[in-house]
Formats: sequence, C-alpha cells, structure tokens
Amino acid sequence: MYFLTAGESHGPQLTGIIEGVPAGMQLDIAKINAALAARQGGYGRGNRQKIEHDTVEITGGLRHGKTLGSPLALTIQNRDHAHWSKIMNPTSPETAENTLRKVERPRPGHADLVGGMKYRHTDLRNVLERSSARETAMRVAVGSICKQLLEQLDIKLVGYVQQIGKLAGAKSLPTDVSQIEQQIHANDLRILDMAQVTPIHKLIDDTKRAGDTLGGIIRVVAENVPAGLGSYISWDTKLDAKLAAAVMGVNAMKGVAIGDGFTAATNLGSDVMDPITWDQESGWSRSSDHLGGFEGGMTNGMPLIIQAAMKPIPTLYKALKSVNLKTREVQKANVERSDTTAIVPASLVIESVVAIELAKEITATFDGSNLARLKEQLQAYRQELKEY
Ligand code: EPS
Repeated sequence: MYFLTAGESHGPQLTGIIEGVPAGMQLDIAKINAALAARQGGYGRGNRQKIEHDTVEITGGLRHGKTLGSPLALTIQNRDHAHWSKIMNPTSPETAENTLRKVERPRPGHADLVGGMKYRHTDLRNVLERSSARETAMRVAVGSICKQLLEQLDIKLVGYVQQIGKLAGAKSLPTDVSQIEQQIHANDLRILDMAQVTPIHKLIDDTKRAGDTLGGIIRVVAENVPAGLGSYISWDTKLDAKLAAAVMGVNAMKGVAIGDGFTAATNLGSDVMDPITWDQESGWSRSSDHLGGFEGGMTNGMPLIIQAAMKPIPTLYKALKSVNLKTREVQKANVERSDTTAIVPASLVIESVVAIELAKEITATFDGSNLARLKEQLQAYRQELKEY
C-alpha cells in the first residue's frame, strides 16, 4: 500500500492517490466526510475553517461504491482558492498582480527559511503553501479509508488529546477505544475529562489574546491488533519504527513515544516489562501494557499505545524577530492567518497516519488483493496464534 498527496493550501484542490486497498470493500464516503469535518473542528482553530467545508470526491478505483483494487483517486476542493485565484493560479504568468502577498520575512520555527534556501525560492509563499497543515486533510481522507479497512478486520483505533500546553485533559490512560470515543465526543477538545474543558478553553483564549500559540500531547490507542505484525529481523522491518516515522511526518511533531516511552527509561526493568499470561479462552497475553503493545518491533497482541508531542504553531500574531530576505534588516516575522492551537485536528491526523501504517503492514503481511480473502487469512492467523 502506498499513498501520495499533492496540492497547496490556497491552490485549487488537494489530490491524493492510494494504491493497495483490497478489492471488494464497500467504501462509506459519509464516514470519510465525517472524519474531514471533525478535522476542521476543535477549539482554538482560526477563521480559515469558516471558509472550508471539506468533502471528498473519488474519481478512480471505485465502482458502485466498492473498491476495485486499483488506485483510489481522491480530491478535496480548497474553497479559499476563490480568494487566491490569481496569486495561486497554477498556469497564469508571473505578473506583478499575480505575485502579490509575497512572503519575505520567514517565521521562526516554520519551514519558510530553510525551504526557501533549499529550493531557491525568493517568495517564501512557495514554501508555506505546501508546508501548511492544510495537506493533512488528505491524510485524514486516506486514513479514514484505512480505518474502514481495519474495522472490517475488527481492529479499532482512536486518537485524542491528552494534554494542551501544560494542562492535562485527564489523569487516566484508558485502553478501551469505544469508551475513549464516547468521552472525547462530549467536548470540542477531544479530551477525556469534562472538568478540564473550561480551564483549557480559558488557556486557549488567554493565549490567543496574548498573540501566542500552544502545542500539546496526542495519544492513540489501537485495539485487537494481532500479535506478530512487524519483525525483529531488521531495523527497517520493525513496525514501531515505521509508526514513529509516520507520526513524525505529521506537521509540527517533535516527539513520539510507544507505551511508557521516556518514562520507561527512568523505571526499573521489573516495573516496565509486561508479565506474560496464558489461558485456554484467549491464548497468550500480558497482564500490563507498559510497552505499548510492542516487543522486538512486533505487535504483541496488547493495545497499541502511541503518543505524539506537538510543538506550538509557529505563526504568532505577536510576531517574533526575523530578518528580511531582501534587505537583511531585522524585522518582525510574517504573520499569516492561523490557529491558536491545532492539537485537536492533529489528534485526528495522528490517528489517521497510524491507521495507514497498520493497514499497510497488514496488506503486506497477508494477501491484500481482495478483502474477503484477507479476512479469511487474518482469521486463520488469529486462530493459529491462539493455539500456539
Ligand atoms: C496553516 C495556516 C492556516 C490554517 C491551515 C494551516 O491557513 P490559512 O493561512 O489559510 O489561514 O488554517 O490549516 C488549514 C487550512 C487546514 O485545513 O487545516 C499553516 O500555515 O500551516
């Protein structure tokens, strides 16, 4: 399975192609659109989301609602393009009128400066348009398709917000996906503890007023993932490594942890290893999950627990010091319309990239040509593990 996205934040549309989705899967477009709508929401978002109404159009790989096994072609329109149709026109000439809103004061922490240096862009808009997290809309669409595939295989997962700035969204760290889903849908922060909603809203409001931004911590839990996905044989076959790469590939991520992560490094071995259990009914298991469902780069049958640390958004209304590309004068960095925090949408994006990696691994481990055959193979494999 492989996917690629294209498109600029204020260009005409986002495009995605995903190859390797098994044939014979009934695709629920409403579910994809619901995921896209959820990604647009969340407290702390800026005004761009009032313009966009993300919905997916599928123009390849689907017939009568079912996947053909051929590449799925997806598009999401950028409604805001109507306001940028001259500046972000893919084909019109580079006239003065078409190149207004040049970006020449790079924002610290953004891709602006290094992107310009590397690709020899003198208008940093050429960098920010693609480095913008707008692209993650397509990753959520692709992720929703992979999530639907995983659901067919009885694997469920959820990504939610564990912490915003210094405030935790809950003390507990549950592993029951349905329970987590129920709790996070009761508020606009995707957090577990309703008592934390008001203090976190206030934190976001105060930060916005101060022209500043916030990051946070995201937690993903995946349930009923069979043991033995990934491999201990070589570094690049370890599934936790692939997941870590996918998580770090999401805009603004600065850290990733599996299970207890960095805390495990400070604890004793006897506190960190998960004791092995066996019973006739469920076969092999562990009595705790400090290792987040991974041993030796392979899933061990326990819930997968992945955390991601997101830095605050680098576009600050209280602009930071920068240097003008042309004049070399010290100036305030460019201010583009932005979010105070994008931790809520990012939790859906992280959920999506984890779903994509799991779907990739499963369709590579078993025959991913046809959904019915894949189901049969996975069921037989689960039975084999039980009887081991
Ligand atoms: C972004 C800046 C903002 C965000 C955008 C990411 O866009 P704009 O400059 O148009 O206001 O809204 O996120 C999205 C468009 C989105 O759909 O998530 C940035 O610079 O990264």
